[in-house]
Amino acid sequence: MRLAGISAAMLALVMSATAANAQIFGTDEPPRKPARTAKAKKAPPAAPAAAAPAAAAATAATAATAGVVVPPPPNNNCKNTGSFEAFMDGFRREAAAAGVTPATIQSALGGVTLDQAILQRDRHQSFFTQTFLDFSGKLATNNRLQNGIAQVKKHAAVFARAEQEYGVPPAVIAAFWALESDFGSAPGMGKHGVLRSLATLAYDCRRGQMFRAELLAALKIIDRGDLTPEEMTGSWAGELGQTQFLPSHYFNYAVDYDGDGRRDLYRSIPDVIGSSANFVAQLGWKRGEPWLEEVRVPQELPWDQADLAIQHPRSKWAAWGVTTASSKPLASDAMPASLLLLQGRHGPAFLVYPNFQVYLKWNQSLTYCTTAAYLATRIQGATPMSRGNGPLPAPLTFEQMKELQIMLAKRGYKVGEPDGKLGSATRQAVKAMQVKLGLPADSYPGIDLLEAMRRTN
Ligand SMILES: [Ca+2]
Repeated sequence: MRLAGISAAMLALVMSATAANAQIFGTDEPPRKPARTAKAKKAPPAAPAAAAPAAAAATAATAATAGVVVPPPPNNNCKNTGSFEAFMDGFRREAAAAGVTPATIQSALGGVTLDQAILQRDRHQSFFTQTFLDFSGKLATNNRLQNGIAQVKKHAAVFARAEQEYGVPPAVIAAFWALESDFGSAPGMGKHGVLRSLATLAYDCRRGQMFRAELLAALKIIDRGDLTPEEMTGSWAGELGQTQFLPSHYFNYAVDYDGDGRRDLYRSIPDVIGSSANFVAQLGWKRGEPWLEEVRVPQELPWDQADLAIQHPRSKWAAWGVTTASSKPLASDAMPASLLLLQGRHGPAFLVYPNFQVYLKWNQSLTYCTTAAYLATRIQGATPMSRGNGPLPAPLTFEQMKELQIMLAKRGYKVGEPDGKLGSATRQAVKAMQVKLGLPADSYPGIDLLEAMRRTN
């Protein structure tokens, strides 16, 4: 678990529900790994692609034990050379050299074949573009909220033990558990054979190095006696169990919380809760601190300060007129906070605190992170969020966003490849252009910015 995003199964649901009216969303970088795999970890980047595969996998595995590793960007234009069978022969030797028993190698990988459907899927991931309100409305549902509250109550003793041990509030774990698998539902966990998925993705040059390490971690999980190869079903991108851990996270951070000698994130709820708490703690959770709080913003504010990269003491936001969602004064203290306006100054507004960084490590999608953090506040008792000060500007269409990116690039702003998506680079460029044009610089491009740029292009 961890750093992943939305489960592949859940992603499919969201996409099918919204494909017809997909909109450009704002804010996210496209996941660097499959949507749900996008688990970022802190600390040292994995070894360079040029390293020998065995060395690279070993490096990645070592790094994984030291902290969360940020995977290198995918090599989207690479071509596979060599056969899958030859690759697997080499991998089996590598696994044996890493200490995996011959019995595990045989039971896990004997007869494994390439899954072309997974290659197709990984290479043609669509970036789903929808507004934060659309996305959170579909995922942070009342059903998940009520179920989350009920699960926290039902497993109160385990949650209390995990909170005491790791400092992570029950609601935070419950929200991840809800979004990742609907509390362990079969469709939520996925039914792909994880070992075949991992072997396929390890063979593919696009993100081979990362998945080679994950495949090795999966074998080590089997070797340790936590799971059998048959039990390893999951999302197409190789995630395991009720909180959808990548195998390396499972191997490094899962804990046996019910004391039966196995780390079982499929059937043991105590193991799921304890392991998730351990993982969140490892990602840097600060005990006793908030993570996200809905707020109301005034009519006027230095909008360019609304940026995840900028923090001010909560007292400063209070002095600028930011209040709680119910218009009460904010705690006037030194707690560092960033103002998050995913849909601009007229949309929902949140203060996010240092603990929000944990969400960004769990999943690279800011929309997912904000949704998970918001759902956790709801499970803990927060009122439903306001839709903002409305009326919300219509999001730019894919074509309009692309046109805007091309115009920004022409003026020297770095927006990367114009892809019609509002990622962080585009948001930064938008902010700079809003400042230049004297528009409220909330980093959220509306038709006003597009038209202003067309006039002066
Ligand atoms: Ca156990």
